[in-house]
Amino acid sequence: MNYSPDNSNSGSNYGGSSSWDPSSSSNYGSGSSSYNMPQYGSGSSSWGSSGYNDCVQQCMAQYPPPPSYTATPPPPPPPTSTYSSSSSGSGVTHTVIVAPTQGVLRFVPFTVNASVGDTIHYVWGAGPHTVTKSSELTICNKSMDASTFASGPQNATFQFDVQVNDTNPIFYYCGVATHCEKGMFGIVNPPNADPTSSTSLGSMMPSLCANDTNLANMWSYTKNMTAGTSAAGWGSSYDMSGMPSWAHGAFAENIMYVSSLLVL
Ligand SMILES: [Cu+2]
Repeated sequence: MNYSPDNSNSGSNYGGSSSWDPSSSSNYGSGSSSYNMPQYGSGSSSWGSSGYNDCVQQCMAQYPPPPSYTATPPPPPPPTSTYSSSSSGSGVTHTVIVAPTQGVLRFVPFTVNASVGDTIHYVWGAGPHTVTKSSELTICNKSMDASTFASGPQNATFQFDVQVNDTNPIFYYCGVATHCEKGMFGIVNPPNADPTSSTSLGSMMPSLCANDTNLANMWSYTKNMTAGTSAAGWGSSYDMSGMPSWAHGAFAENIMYVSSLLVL
């Protein structure tokens, strides 16, 4: 995944476009002669570094990309049930990795689309981390509803199952201090919006990137990585309207992280 900035492409206008158009390969590239991969997650690893490669290699070794994940018309669905899933009884089991490796504060995949009767099967790649139910508005606080769940702090190889009893969005996070605020949260059945609506992730990306250089670099990188693939534009239809504004950047990071992972 060597990244070579195309210096001839100096007419950078990403961040200024009104919608996320990953198919446009002409609007990435800052024109700078060097590209510093933005930090993500804990800050202890960076994109393009050996840390990221190690993560990807480990993830892929354990959970190779499904052969059935093929191009779909935009907006493509999240890489959910096809991403390491298996049938179990009447429902489908969706495996989610809790921190693929030490220092990577992510749930992979970040979102899962599940049906009633399905099981979310969490497998710890590193720890300590938790899987704790929250809500969209208070995404880093344990929910108090009757269906709340919490794994407690766990380490590598631990497994935890959550049954899906309805198709409402289920937000969850890691309860270890500061992890959620750094982006360690995930969503089962995330809310969707028309990709052209003002609250969709795709519509909000330009303004998010305008305020965050790291995010802008990551977006540029992600568009480059996913151009022409089924992962291009993935997640752009997600509805951010119910989410606290502080989490928008972390949400976008998670989407881009998994998008890039999909095409490696
Ligand atoms: Cu954690």
